Amino acid sequence: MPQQAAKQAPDPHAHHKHPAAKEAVNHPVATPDLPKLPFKLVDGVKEFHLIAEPVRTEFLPGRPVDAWGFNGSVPGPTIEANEGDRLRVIFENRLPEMSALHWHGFEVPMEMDGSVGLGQDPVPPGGKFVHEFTLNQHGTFFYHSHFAMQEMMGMLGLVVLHPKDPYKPAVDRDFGLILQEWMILPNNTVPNTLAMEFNWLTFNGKAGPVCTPMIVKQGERVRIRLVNIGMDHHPIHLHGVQFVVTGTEGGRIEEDLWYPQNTVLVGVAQARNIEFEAKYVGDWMLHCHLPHHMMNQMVAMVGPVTHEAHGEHAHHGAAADTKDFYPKDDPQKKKVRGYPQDMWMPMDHMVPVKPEHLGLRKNWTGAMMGMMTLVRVVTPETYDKIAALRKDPVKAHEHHEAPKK
Ligand SMILES: [Cu+2]
Repeated sequence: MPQQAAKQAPDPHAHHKHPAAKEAVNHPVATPDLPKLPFKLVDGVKEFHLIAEPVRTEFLPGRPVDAWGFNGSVPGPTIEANEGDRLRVIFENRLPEMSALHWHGFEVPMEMDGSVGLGQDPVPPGGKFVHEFTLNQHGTFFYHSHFAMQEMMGMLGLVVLHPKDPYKPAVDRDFGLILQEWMILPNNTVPNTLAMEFNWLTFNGKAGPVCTPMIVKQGERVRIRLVNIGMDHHPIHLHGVQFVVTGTEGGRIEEDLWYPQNTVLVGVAQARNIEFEAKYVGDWMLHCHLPHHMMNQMVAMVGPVTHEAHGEHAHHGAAADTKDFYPKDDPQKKKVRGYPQDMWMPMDHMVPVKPEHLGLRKNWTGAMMGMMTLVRVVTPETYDKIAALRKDPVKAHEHHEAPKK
């Protein structure tokens, strides 16, 4: 991916012995499970092609979803550029209805803003619109359809604008996550965009445990950019360490205004950048803390039959190896009002094998659901092993198949 940062990023394998003295650089942003949008330099202008189209995707393996996105991706691919760049985005509408692209938070001429009716006409099916503007800002932004129901079909993408002077203190990793919610009724593949409550919650278009973990080396400073558009606000919580919020959808926050947190509310149409020192080795959860946003495919409880079926599933279903957690049905426990509530359904075998999973504990998937992913803070040795596996996917698969403790 072309990276035209103000300064070159250092070798990611280099060990930083004096973190305080690290030079600040603009690192390419890693968006797990999402592609980056490539560009061509045309007469000094960065030219991108963004194509709105229906996209069949999966939040979990075997659970097809017919959403709408960009360039075959839901949410759309990430756009990365630098403060001062001139951008040309050729927007092509391959949807069966009109659309238009809004540049959320951008200070650009009104005709480029994408507000339909006011600055431009809707782009008809098969039509194109060329957005062109100079970037006088830096920070975390996004593009989205300016038709509300199309937003709820998935039409959103991250835009990272790197500053001319890299932010200080220096970070070693820069990640981006898009927060989305969906209502997909049983036996449907099409999101119900009229819904007021949601049963699928995703980071970068994947639900836990399928979100690819973010891998960082112990001692590194990490930035994670969170953006949200939809119907719900998401309190995003990180386990194991405190962070500071260093930016909003409006740009960088002055350091004097940072304060420690471990949960940040990312409201609708907002962006939040968090930064932290990865002090402690561990597989740390990063997740929305709304209880219903830590679940997959929720449907309303409809009485004792559902409860019985739930028990049966736990005993005899995919999670047979965890039957110890469900001792043989005891009539006494049915007398406990409210029973049952929670379930324990590890699905390690359903998650596509990735180097980023190296060394995770057996049954790690058991509590990974909904808007939930991992920040894995690893030793330099483990980091190097994962890096080697990333170059050799076959070996990564073999390693995954080896028995774990
Ligand atoms: Cu949430």
